[in-house]
Amino acid sequence: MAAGARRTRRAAVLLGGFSAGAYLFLYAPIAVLAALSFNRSRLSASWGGFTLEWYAKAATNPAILQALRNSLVVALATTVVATALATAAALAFHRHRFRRQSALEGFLTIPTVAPEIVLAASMLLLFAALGLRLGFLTIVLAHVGFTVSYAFVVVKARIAGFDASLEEAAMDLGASPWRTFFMVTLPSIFPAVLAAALLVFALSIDDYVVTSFVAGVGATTLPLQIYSMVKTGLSPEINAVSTMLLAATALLLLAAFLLEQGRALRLAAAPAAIALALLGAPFVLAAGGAAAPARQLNLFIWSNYIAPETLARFERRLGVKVNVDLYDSNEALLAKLQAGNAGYDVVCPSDYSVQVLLAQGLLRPLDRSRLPHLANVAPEFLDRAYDPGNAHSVPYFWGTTGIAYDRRKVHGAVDSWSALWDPRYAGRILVLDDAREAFGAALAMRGHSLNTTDERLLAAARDDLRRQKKLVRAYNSTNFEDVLLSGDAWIAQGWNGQFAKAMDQSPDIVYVVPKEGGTLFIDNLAIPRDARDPELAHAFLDFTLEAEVAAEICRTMRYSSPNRAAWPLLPPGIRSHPAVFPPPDVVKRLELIRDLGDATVLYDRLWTEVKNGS
Ligand code: N2P
Repeated sequence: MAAGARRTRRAAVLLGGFSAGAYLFLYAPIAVLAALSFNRSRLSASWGGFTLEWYAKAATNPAILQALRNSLVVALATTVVATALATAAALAFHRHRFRRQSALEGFLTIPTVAPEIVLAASMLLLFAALGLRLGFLTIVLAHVGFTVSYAFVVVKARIAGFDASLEEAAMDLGASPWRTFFMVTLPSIFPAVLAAALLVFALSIDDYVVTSFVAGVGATTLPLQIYSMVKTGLSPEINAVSTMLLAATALLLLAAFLLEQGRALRLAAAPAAIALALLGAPFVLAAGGAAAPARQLNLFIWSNYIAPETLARFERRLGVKVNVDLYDSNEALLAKLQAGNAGYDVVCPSDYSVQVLLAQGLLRPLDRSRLPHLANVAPEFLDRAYDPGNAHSVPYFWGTTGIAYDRRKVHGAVDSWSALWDPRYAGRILVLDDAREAFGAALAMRGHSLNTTDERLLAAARDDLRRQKKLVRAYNSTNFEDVLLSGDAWIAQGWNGQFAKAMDQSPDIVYVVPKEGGTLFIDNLAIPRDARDPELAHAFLDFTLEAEVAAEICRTMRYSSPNRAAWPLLPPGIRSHPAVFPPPDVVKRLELIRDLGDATVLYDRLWTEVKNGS
């Protein structure tokens, strides 16, 4: 008896411990994020005391506010449309019996189980085929497309017990069908409809994947905004916004759950009201903010490539607003422009991508009369093979791909790409998340051109990259310099400008362009064929070519300036910095990446084999 009781107790303790562990695993990351949003210190590693500062900062950040406003507009519109459609469908299925009913019902719920990425891609294709410009409308359509299934399931479940004889009685008493619906049907299924609406709202306000495919510029929602902020470094402000979004979503779902369980409306009202108050509070705090100017420039540019003060200067000078989206690979830029209707006025393709975009007719010929400051650019950056006569692009930055390392951790001076394969740095190596750059390093290490299309050489490079993968901490094209500074990585492949900035912050960071050579890049500004405001786009291009502006861009971002007139305006420390302006003997051993036409798919396939293989 006693032994039996003991065994039961032991089982209970074990089970309790196991469940606690499971919950901890699920919720610990979220708890850390929420706790850090109240941390006075900017560094996640140390606790600097409690503060609400990051919430105040986030609530007064215009980009976040705009994104929140966009999210609310989208979520409200989606909620109204999806809930109405779902309710109508659920009622129809409840009332009528017909052949293949359950098959048809199952069909309606497929979007709840289909992979979101597939939904996203198919919606994008559909909108492109219809010629719809990406923006609010496409986001709402897409959100309705996937939330309507969830709403249907919720309403359907709850009206199962709805007694249709009530409706018949009302009609017998002379009520019209509409009156019957509003006086009898709707009131009795109202909790279910409300539960569905709350669920739709929560799903919509939270969605990233589908939204990222179908949002054009100027329609950045909160999750997209959070993601683009993460790209420029994790900050406590992001923790604050994320915590707020999380709390609001959780409360909405709680309200929906209570309603689904058949609890009183009153009970569900409290969490729903708190959630809406959380989402609305920033607007009260920021009430009276100035209206956005009518004329807007949509800029799509590499992360860490332009400073907010430069954009603000352009906005002030022309009385316009600049919307910025960021990317970290040419392939991301190409995909966005090839899908069409992206709505960007200015983009920043590297050399070989200019070539690709040109060949596909995706760039607009430039009007030279609007670009008087092009004369400031040094001749060696003009009239290159990827854009003869600069008919479609103007140079913005140039630079090198190399290796930076922490000399306290790395043994001896590094001068070869092979350092990125050194087992002594296992788990401390960063590699660019970029097919051409990763293969570039592997090929250069063996003395080959990074533009080779020789299948044997490429297969060997793939094998090298696979070996390397076991040592790699992360593939990162975004904030590799921060990871190096933080000490999480010891050695990293990356681009010169960001490393030059890191060198300012730590005397222990060293940047080298390996002796075997590597990538030289020239990144350019260009105007997509379907730009909305080509005139303003030209004004922006010319603005960046002005000597003072080009100097500011170089000073703030530390990539190499092709603007000859800007050079004398730079502080000597930057002008003579070997990482910012690589000396001629370094440049001599470098190569521009070229568009390889059909061989590109070979690189893509082999890179996928590296990334997905074991
Ligand atoms: C800036 C990336 C540099 C671009 N984040 C390399 N072409």
